[in-house]
Amino acid sequence: MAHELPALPYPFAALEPSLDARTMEIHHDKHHAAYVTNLNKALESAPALASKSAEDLIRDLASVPEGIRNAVRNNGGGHVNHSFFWKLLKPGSDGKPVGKLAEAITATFGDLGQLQEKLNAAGVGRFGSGWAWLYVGGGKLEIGSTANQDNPIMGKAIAGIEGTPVLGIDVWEHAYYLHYQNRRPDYLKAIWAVINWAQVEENYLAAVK
Ligand code: MN3
Repeated sequence: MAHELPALPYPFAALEPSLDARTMEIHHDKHHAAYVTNLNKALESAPALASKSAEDLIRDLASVPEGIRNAVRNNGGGHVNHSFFWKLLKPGSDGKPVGKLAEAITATFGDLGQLQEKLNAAGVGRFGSGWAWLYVGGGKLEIGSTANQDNPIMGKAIAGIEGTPVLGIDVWEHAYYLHYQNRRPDYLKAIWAVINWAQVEENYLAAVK
């Protein structure tokens, strides 16, 4: 079955003022949709991969034929990353992490403020397009970034970092340029007001299981 664009779990304007409606609309309906279309197009020549999920495809890029490997890396990565990202956002966030995740954040970073500072620095420090990640690597919380649509599940040799994502923040210009223009740090500050911490905790619990 072909890969499909998931519906955005809230209206385009729901995350204002942190993320404006027009940005959300173009980001989901155009950018994410294009990753899905191009992933399906790339896979036309590889029917043996038709039953694999997008996560499984990018987790094992070595099993993807060389001729379409880069297309699957970029578009499969784009599809996985954005599907993950939409769920991490929520109108009127509860404002802070809960449960086991909160304990792990305190143990690893000291407090939420220090995690935010480090994750924002990873996002600001990513040259060009990419993602800033909170992920579980080697059993503990780590912060890092990847280029383009790479994801820590692709492995260290490809993504530069390796593990299971818990929270991912899109730092491509298309994620913020209409409202924030060149001010990526302002976008990164504002996005904390719409983080879905219950989802982040769910991701964390799945990652350490
Ligand atoms: Mn994006």
